[in-house]
Amino acid sequence: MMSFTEDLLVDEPLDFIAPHLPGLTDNEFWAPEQAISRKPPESTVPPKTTRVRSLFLSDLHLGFRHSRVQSLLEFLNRYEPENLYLVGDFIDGWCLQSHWHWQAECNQIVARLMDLAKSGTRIRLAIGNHDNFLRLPMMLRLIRQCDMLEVAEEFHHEMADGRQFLVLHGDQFDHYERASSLTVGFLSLFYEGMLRVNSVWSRVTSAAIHGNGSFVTRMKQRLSSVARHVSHYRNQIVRHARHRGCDGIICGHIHAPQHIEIDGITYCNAGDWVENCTAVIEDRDGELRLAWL
Ligand SMILES: [Mn+2]
Repeated sequence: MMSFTEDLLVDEPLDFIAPHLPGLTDNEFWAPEQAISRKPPESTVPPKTTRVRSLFLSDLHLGFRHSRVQSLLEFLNRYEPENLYLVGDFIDGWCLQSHWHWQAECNQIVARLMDLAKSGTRIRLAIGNHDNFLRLPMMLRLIRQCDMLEVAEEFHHEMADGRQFLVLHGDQFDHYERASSLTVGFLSLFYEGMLRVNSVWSRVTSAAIHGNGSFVTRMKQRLSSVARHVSHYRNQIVRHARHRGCDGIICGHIHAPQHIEIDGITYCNAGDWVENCTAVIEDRDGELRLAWL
């Protein structure tokens, strides 16, 4: 007899999944009309789960006040992936000392990940700059003992169609990360200030709190320095993928989701769960696409 969960599993893609976005210019992070947050209609029926080959989630920043944990939980409950990659900045260790904000949803997210692991999902975590405390030998031992996920600097992933991809967070290709700690601290404060304004702006004007219509994304799209930064980062990381002999790379870090071909290399940035609420999905046939919640 088919179980309740199996009965709910469907193969059809959900309607809020954005199509592949070819040929974006440096000043565009994503296709504006298609990226506007489209929430599925409210329903009392439990959400259907979709089986996919792989799910790539980056920059969850659990513990950070502005992490969109409710949206993330909603998204995680919709998928049953064979492979789940957490592409860095899973937990925001930078907030541990002063602004730690562990909400109830964070526990539910961890519980959902544990359920997925128990039901056969292989979970791999690439370490990012905000969760570099996971590099501590004690943490690595603890994670190994839990036997729930694998942790590494980067992973090699073979797509269903045979293409070879590198999966890593990507902070080592961000030249701002090599700036003085004073500059990095100032940029972090400035970013958090923008996110605070974003929250207030969203409440006052009913504008989207995440995605293309949000205040923070609009501001970033207007700043040419941000566009240059994204472009430089992208070029560096694509060069790294080529050097490794890969067909493509899946990364995160800069909170700018994008799926694009650059000189024969697929660049796929999974985005984040602070500004954009995005993920990269690999279907059973090896097709990659960017999804927005
Ligand atoms: Mn990062």
